Amino acid sequence: MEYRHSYRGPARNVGRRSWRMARAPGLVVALLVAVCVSFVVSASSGAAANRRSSPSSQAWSNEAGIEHLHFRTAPIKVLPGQNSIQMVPIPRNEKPAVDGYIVRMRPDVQYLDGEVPPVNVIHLHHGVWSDARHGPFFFGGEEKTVFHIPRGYGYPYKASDRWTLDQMIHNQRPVPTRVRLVWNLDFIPASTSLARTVKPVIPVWLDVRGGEDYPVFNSASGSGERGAFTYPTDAKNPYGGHTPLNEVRVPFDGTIVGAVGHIHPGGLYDTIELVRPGAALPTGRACRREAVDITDSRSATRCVAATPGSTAHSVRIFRAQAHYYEPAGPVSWDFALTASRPDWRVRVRRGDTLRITTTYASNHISWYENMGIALLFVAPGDRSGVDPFSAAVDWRGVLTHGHLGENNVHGGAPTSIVDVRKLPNGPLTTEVRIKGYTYRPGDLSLLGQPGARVPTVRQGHSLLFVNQDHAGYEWHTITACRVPCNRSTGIAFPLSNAPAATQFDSGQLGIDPMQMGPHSSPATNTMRWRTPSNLPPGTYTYYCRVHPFMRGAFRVVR
Ligand SMILES: [Cu+2]
Repeated sequence: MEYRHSYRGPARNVGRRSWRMARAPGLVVALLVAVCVSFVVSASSGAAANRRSSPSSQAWSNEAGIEHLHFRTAPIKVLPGQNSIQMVPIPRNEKPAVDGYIVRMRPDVQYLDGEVPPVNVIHLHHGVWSDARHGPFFFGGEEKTVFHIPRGYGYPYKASDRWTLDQMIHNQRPVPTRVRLVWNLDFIPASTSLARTVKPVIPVWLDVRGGEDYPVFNSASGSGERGAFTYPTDAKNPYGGHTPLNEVRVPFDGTIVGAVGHIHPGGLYDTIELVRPGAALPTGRACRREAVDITDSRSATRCVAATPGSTAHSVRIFRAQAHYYEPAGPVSWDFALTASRPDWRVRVRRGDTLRITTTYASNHISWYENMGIALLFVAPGDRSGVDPFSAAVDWRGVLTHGHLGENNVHGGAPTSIVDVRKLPNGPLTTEVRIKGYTYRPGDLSLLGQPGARVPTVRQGHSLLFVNQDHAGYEWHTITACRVPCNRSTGIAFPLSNAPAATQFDSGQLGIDPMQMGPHSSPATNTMRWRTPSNLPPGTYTYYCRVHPFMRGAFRVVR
């Protein structure tokens, strides 16, 4: 509790424009979880152990002095159906024992037996590691990007640092379980001669809803331009006339040496721009030998021209771009994001502004509670980078991993679930209660029984939904999906793909246990929601975005 208050204050008050904006998504306090930890040091477990790179490589290799550490939390109790955020202090034994530099981190979530849960069952919405000096310095979302800081740089760590972990673990089933968060860390102890060659970097958090505890926005099907919706560019008055939340002022000269991003399914990319009042873009092309993988074991000569930013006097410097392994396209967590190349260096000046925008596919699916976040690592005083207003920089990154096996259950296969279009009209209905993860009346499991009929609503009226499951953690949505919405559940089914004019979504009906107000939690802080009263006659199917096996239907009649 104490930690939460001391942390929230500065972030709230100075977060918007200051350098140390240091904001994790979802800074709601831990409620239910006690985390303790154990750690194991393994000299051979890190991926770096397998790297091949030349002495001139821009990526850290397996040189003497780098330790490969593995940490894990104590078992975390995951409540039935939970989609809540917890914030816990990280104990001393859950971090390196000595001062030094962190140069690589890889996050994951595991069952207690070490298996990685399928993403359609347990989903790591995020884990954000923060320290009290610099704010968030590492995160793991389901994209599971591996953070690499290039050779010669490192994130400075003191054994006395106070760390906190902000975790959001989403249980898509009504059964409790236990998991651990795990993270591999490549670390250079301060006592090594290698440490004397390392320049410290500072993390800079960029977020399209910077400063909010639960920084999300929605993108409607058909919004934006040419099938893509960019936030905040395409949003109507996103910041209410106040200071943009997606910009951070640079307080000193330096060089950005690393960048990673975070998006949700449907996301295409996060774009980072540098704004310098009065500055013009460089003309012509710049050709360089560049790394084409994250370990710098392969390179190619590439020539690039500067790409303008979204406003005058701005230039694109990086894009965290999604590569979807998902066969159905940009609709699931089965993707990886590009991170900056090991040799990517962008020089910034005091007074510049860093800006983030994020882009989601909007051609036939609405996306809810989207995020657009990036974390940059900046070396203060370092002049080695390319000034993007002097010569073109290549904003393309490289992937840090391939398809992950936990993303193998895509869903969308034919099932025996009822096709409600074939059912007759049932009685006029005014209220649907959600109890035991079932919509009553209208759940597709109930409508599959002999003699079942579809609940009806008179045109011009609305249907009231009331969540009667546990208000504190069993949060449900009523979200339109294209009729008949009866295929198998997976990471890519169901989707919010009703025709744009009849797409609806309730938000997560539930009560934030901390009662911290708007933008602090996924819960809407109400248990009730009404369908739009202007739906034309027809049959409607819906699902729960939190527990997508939950499906229901109603019919609007004249
Ligand atoms: Cu639900």
